[in-house]
Amino acid sequence: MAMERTFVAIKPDGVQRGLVGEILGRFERKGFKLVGLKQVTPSRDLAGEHYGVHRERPFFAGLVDFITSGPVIAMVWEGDGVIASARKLIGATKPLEAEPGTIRGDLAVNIGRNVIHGSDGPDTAQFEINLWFSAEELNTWTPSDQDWRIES
Ligand code: DAT
Ligand code: MG
Repeated sequence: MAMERTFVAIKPDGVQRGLVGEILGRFERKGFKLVGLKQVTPSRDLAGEHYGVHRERPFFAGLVDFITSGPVIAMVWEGDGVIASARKLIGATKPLEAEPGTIRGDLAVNIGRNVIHGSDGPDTAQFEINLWFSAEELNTWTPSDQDWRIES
């Protein structure tokens, strides 16, 4: 499987509720590599571009209000199959349908306050990484324990 990168963001509810360390830790423990990380309060333009596919949905305005309401932790994670795997770690969009053990299943109740975002495929991952990060903000590095997480 080719090495992939995906965009993940802890939404303002996750930051306000003090869940940043808990969520970062789940991706670290899984074995993925953090290659980009910053805190940003998104502008309405950035939020609108990020959620552009939902522009015509009735919840769009509320979604933009929410995501721009405070700081977000924007991240890029790298690893084999990380795009689909991050979606599994995150769980279903509706937290009440998300399996226990997933981030939304364990930490959220409401669809409008579901704590975290993850890119849903290779094209959106590329689009969202470029939208939120400049090339200089992403790091290429080798974890010192690499040989213990990836069979070469
Ligand atoms: P996901 O975040 O799992 O990729 P999505 O792309 O379908 O889900 O929707 C983006 C976000 O929009 C989602 O995390 C929460 C919000 N949302 C989606 N459907 C909604 C609905 N029916 N009512 C309110 N908010 C909704
Ligand atoms: Mg989505």
